[in-house]
Amino acid sequence: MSTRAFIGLGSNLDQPAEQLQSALQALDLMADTRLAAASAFYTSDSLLPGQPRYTNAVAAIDTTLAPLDLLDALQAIENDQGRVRKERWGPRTLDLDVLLFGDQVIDVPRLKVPHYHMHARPFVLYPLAELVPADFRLADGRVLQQLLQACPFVGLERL
Ligand code: PH2
Ligand code: MG
Ligand code: MG
Repeated sequence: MSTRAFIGLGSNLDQPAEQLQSALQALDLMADTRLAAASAFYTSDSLLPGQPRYTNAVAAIDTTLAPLDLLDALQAIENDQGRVRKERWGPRTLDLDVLLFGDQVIDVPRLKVPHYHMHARPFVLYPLAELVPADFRLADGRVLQQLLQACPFVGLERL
């Protein structure tokens, strides 16, 4: 049985839009997974000052992988695209975050789903909204439209 999951993509190094394009292809080629849809790309300033601007998008995938196997596969794609893990929240060629995994709420040390910060990040919520119905709720019951209202489209540029 396959699960619809949503993946947040981000890059602020080495031609971010190309990094995201490659990552979308890699998601589609991943074992036991298919890319169902991708949002537009958006740019915004980094949450941390002094870093290059980010390009972000959200992808919908259908996968038969278990959540932690999906996480392993995403980290392998990040590594393939030259991600160097130096500091937490450092600039990166590619960041792939599991935002949502079907209707599951997951809270283990390696993985928290829904993603902890997604409710406050316009560069996650607005692309996600392109891929889901207007009455969409997160697995924990929060209503996407309410999160969007509390998180204005400020500082985002849709490419
Ligand atoms: N990711 C971060 C830190 N800051 N800023 C933007 N605009 N987009 C991101 O994806 C982002 C960020 C760490 O994951
Ligand atoms: Mg992230
Ligand atoms: Mg990450």
